[in-house]
Amino acid sequence: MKALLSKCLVVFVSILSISRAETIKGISALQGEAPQTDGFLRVTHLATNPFEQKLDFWMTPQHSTVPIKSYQVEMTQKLHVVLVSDDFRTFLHIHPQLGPNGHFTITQKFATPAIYHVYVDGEPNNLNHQVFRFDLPVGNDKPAGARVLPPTGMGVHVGPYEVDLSTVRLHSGQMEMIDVEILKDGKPAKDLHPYLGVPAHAVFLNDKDLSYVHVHPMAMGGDMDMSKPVATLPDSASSPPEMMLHVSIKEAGTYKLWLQFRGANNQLYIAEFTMLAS
Ligand SMILES: [Cu+2]
Repeated sequence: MKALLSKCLVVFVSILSISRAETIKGISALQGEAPQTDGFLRVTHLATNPFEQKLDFWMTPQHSTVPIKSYQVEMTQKLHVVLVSDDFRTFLHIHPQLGPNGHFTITQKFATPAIYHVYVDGEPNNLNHQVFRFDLPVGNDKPAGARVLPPTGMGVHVGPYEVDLSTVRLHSGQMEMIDVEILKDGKPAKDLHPYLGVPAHAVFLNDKDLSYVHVHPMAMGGDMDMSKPVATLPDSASSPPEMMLHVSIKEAGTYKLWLQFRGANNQLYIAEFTMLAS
C-alpha cells in the first residue's frame, strides 16, 4: 500500500512538473459593442495528452482582478462557449460549470490539432452580453492560412434534414429577417426539439476580423415580440420546422453561419452556410 502510494505520488508530481499553464486575456468580440468587463482564460496543457486541456474562464470588472460571481441564466446556461478551429471547419458549443469563486471550468478534448478561437458569451452582473475571444493553440500553433468559405447556396443537407434559408445575402447596418425551414423527406420536419430552450442557435463569425454575432430564431407564428425576453422551452417540447431569424450584421463582409438544432433521438445537427453582407 505504502509502495503504491509513493508510486502514485511520483506519477502525480511528474505530471505536475510537465503540465504548463498560461493565462490569456480575452479580446472583446461582440460585433459593434464595447466591453464592460474584462475576460480571462487560464489554460492548463497536460503534456500527457496535448489534445486534452483544462480550461478556466472568468470575467472581472474592467481593470480589476476580482472575478465576478453572478451571471444570469440565459438559454438555460450561465456561460456559453463556442470553439471554432482557425479554418472554420470544426465548431463546438460547450458549457463549463460555474464554481463559487466565479471561475467556469471544463476539461476539453479536441479531435484535431488547430488554433481554436474560443468565444465565451455570458451576462455577468446584470450587464448585457459580454463576449471575449481567446486564441488557443491545440497541438499546433500555425494559423490555417486563408479561410476558404465556399458558397453554400440557400439550402444545405445535414443528416436526414434539409435546412433552407430565404437568403444568404445580408445588408450590414440593418435588421434583417431570414426565414428558416427544416425539411425531412421533402416535407416540414415533425421530429424537432428545442436545443437549450429555443428552436435553434445561430452563430455568425466574420471571416476576417473574427467578430461574433449570436442570435436565436423564433418559432414562426409564435410570440415574436422582440422586446420580451425569449421564453425557454423544455427539451421534451416539440419545435416547429419554420422559424424566423432576426439578425443585425454591423460590418460588411463574408460570414460563416452555424445553425445548431436538435432532431430525432436527441441528436444535434449543425447546418453550415456562407453568408455575404454588403
Ligand atoms: Cu450555449
